[in-house]
Amino acid sequence: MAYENILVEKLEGRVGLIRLNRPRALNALSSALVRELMDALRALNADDEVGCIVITGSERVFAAGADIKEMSTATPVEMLAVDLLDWDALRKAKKPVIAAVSGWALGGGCELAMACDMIVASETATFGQPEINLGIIPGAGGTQRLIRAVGKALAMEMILNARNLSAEEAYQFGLVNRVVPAESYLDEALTLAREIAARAPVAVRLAKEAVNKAYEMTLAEGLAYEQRAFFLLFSTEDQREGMQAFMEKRKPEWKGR
Ligand code: DAK
Repeated sequence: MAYENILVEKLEGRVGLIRLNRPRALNALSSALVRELMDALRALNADDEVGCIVITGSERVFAAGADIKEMSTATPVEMLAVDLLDWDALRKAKKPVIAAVSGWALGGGCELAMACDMIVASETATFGQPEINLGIIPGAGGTQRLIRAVGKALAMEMILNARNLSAEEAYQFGLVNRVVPAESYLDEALTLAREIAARAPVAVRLAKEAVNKAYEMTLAEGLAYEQRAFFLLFSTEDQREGMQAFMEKRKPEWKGR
């Protein structure tokens, strides 16, 4: 698939990079862009040479939300027909996905960042769910993910009254992992991605799954799930290698099996 709205690169250190690239529309998430993003995600997820995926925009904007011009005349059935903004694919991705956010992350853009496993923000990043200004509500996870990240009080204010969060506020409330200068947000995200991509792949995959299960299960179910995943790792060569390397005081060499 040739891409017109995103740029995709495979970088050294087993990192796949997807850049949203519709600058004139502030990276508004048109159905064409979302289709390309999902296709690139599927391809990088299936690529054994990639251990971690980074999604970014430009320094000015991560994404200003779904494409309002495209959506403005849509019927419910048309909205249903397009697989628009189904960010669950990010949660289900085998590889960790990091959002590198600078500038606006609004509406579906904020939801996209929140559906990633981690967020590295530039100090210029602004997060918000301004859908209420358009007479709608968040539809791609905003009402559910925001409350889990920042709590009910602030989530209500953001969703009911279009209150934006600065990068520093987003950090204080636990929405993002770190805030760094605008010049270095992408490098920071790529460094983090390379570090994770260099770790034992099966353990990374099961760790992501187990942490995400905490959203969905009772504590008892989650603890049981974690134990199964933990025991399963004792069938991997990497568990043997990791523990052997520790005892031999050397760096482990991961095989991904
Ligand atoms: N859609 C389309 N075009 C957009 C856009 C958007 N979301 N955001 C900006 N643009 C366009 C502007 O129209 C303008 O284009 P021209 O008029 O020059 O042709 C260009 O980008 C530059 O924008 P501005 O002139 O407005 O730039 P400023 O720097 O003055 O303002 C801004 C930047 C980000 C504050 C402002 O552009 C803005 O407020 N944008 C809209 C933000 C917003 O309301 N986002 C929420 C969209 S609703 C779904 C699930 C979820 C959703 C949809 C479906 N399903 C499950 C099916 C999600 C919905 C949303 O995200």
